[in-house]
Amino acid sequence: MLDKVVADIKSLKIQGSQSVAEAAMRAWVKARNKKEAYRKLYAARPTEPFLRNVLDYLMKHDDADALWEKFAVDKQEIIKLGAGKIRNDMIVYTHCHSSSVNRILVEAKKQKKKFNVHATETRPFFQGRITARQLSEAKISVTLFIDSAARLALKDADIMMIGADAITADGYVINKIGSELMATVAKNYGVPVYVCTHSWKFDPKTVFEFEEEIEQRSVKEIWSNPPRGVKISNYAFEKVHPDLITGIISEIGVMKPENFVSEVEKKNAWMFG
Ligand code: RUB
Repeated sequence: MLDKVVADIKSLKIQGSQSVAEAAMRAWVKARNKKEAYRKLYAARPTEPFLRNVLDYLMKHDDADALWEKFAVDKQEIIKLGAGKIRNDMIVYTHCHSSSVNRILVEAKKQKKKFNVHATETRPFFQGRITARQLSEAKISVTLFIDSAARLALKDADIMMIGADAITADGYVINKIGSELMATVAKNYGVPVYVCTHSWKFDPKTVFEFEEEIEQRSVKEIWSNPPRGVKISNYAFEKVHPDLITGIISEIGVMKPENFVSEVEKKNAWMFG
């Protein structure tokens, strides 16, 4: 079970920061050797502080039930705050697949709001298709664009909503590669950019000036047999500058990145102990 979960996280069979953290929680709870589980799960993906925070919390408090309850309540709060941003006749733009964004959109639909979603496909793994499939199953109108059509996808949008993998002490949000590109296009067209996330994606080690490592994946994901001499860059994530972010929607409220960081630090002394 443990090795399978670690392999599924590495191969992106389990993807998205929240799902990764939750799968790791289940695997840690089931594991007999907690230290081994901690070690293997912790290293499964580098740019995932939610995963690391959850594992650190479990090793300190060993209370997964309390954590599940907290996360269930927190999810509802994020859904409520996020759905509050969606109004009739909006075009909502999103990139990649964020379960947090999708839950918000499904709730807005339940509230009988009428809106359209523009999603970009997100090469090389096409997580945008997961987004599009889930939204269409929820009867939400969705149009998929190739990544290089991002300008078309964004120019008439009313709001951009993305997830987060990590948030650093200087207010940068790290999310799927392309996120800062899309946020820059959004800014160009006056489209507000909201990041929808649990606050535990904050990385406490960045307070001590450790850099958040950006995961680099196999070049084979992009080109299985490239000609000799062609170098390939395959960063999984990128940093979004705080100036491009209108607000971070999390269970502790809707805040500018700098306020979010100081609130998370205040509320989570255990992260630094
Ligand atoms: C997924 C991704 C998502 C965040 C947030 O990347 O960048 O936007 O993880 O997801 P990958 P969630 O597919 O490489 O894991 O809101 O579900 O936590």
